Amino acid sequence: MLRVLGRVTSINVRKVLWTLDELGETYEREDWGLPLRDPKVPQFLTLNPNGTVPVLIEADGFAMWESNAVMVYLAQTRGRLLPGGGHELGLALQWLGWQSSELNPPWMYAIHALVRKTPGYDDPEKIAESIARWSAKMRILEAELAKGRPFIAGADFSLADIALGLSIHRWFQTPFEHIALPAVSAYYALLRSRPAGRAFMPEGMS
Ligand SMILES: N[C@@H](CCC(=O)N[C@@H](CS)C(=O)NCC(=O)O)C(=O)O
Repeated sequence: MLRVLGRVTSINVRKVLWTLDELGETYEREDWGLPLRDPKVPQFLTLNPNGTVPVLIEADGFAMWESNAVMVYLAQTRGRLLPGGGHELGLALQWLGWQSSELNPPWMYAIHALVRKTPGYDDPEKIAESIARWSAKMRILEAELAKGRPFIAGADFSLADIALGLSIHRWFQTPFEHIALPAVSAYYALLRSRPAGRAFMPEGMS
């Protein structure tokens, strides 16, 4: 049986779980990742030397890590959730990469301060700066979605929508005064109308 190692509170783990649900795959999930189970132990580090979640383990024992790569691997091997080629494939890969490399880093300070309440993350200027940089990235997404495509890469739902949906969910679940982003809000509602979207973007879990 296919296995996923990782706590469900992790966005990177939920990217893989949502992908598996959309693909109709059955799998077992094991809670790994702090505070539930420390992944920086030899048993886990042999599977992923970074000591991070998620890790995917196929039924034949093949193991891999790095959430975006896992998503693309699953889509390619199961033949769904990525456009077959052309411009739509380019756009899906572009937005998938942008989610992890551009959209997510700015929120770090704000999430520690406002959601995790991590000691030492209480500087109002740094919180405001984090939110300003995060908002600037969200405006890029707003402008793209306002062009009217239902999904980020075109007419069809793809992996990029999963990754972006989870980041948008975090945006709405983090308590601060949000700028108005009507196209992002409509897209979020569309993604949450999918059963797996609702399951992996629950109220109260950022
Ligand atoms: N680039 C990696 C990042 C993995 C990562 O940083 N995962 C976090 C959770 S989102 C983690 O394992 N943190 C340590 C822990 O949970 O113990 C990926 O996308 O898979």
